[in-house]
Amino acid sequence: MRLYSFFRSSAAFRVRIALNLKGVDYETVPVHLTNNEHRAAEFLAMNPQATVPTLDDDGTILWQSLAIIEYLDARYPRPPLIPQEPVARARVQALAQLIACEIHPLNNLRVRRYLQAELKLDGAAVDKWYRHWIAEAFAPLEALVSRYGNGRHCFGDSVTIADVCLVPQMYNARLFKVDVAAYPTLVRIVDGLRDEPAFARAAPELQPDAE
Ligand SMILES: N[C@@H](CCC(=O)N[C@@H](CS)C(=O)NCC(=O)O)C(=O)O
Repeated sequence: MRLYSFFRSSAAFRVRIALNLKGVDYETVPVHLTNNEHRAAEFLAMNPQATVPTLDDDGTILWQSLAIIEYLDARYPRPPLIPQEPVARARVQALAQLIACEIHPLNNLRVRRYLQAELKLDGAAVDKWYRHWIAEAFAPLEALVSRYGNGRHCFGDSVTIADVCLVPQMYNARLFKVDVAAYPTLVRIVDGLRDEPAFARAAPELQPDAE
């Protein structure tokens, strides 16, 4: 397996964690987003959406981190990252989507570039935007994981796709100086998972393309 990844991409970070949890060996193919390598013709031929992560599983190309994680979960069932039971399944996916579909699309590189280049916001305003959308989602997420998790995981008493999404999002929140003290349960979950090997090895600073 080859994972097209950028060390600082939180969506790629999710897939790195999932691959590690499943014990799948993979090769990292770095795609430098700030140098626009994802817009090169060769990459677009593989993934016309021009996004990482993109997974090449023996010639089968997959993209969109949640779809890739569902694929990995189906292909390598242990440990399960998405529950089978219908209600639990819907709740876990709702937690993951609160991060991956409500925060991330508003804050990714192409949106920040558009805010700056087209709408002429300065760096401070873009950072304010970034922090705002994290806070909008972290407040309900804190309430939801307090209700459905066990204080160490977002849902139930084992790692799920919700934790896999939360850890990279919290990493970015800290990078952009969000006051995360307002979300003590989220912080406890993330800090508790930090030393788990599957999470630790996926950290941006340990990737081959880390700067
Ligand atoms: N929903 C997609 C988002 C993918 C995405 O936007 N990835 C970012 C990196 S975290 C990217 O490739 N950005 C390139 C850009 O914004 O131009 C997923 O979960 O895979």
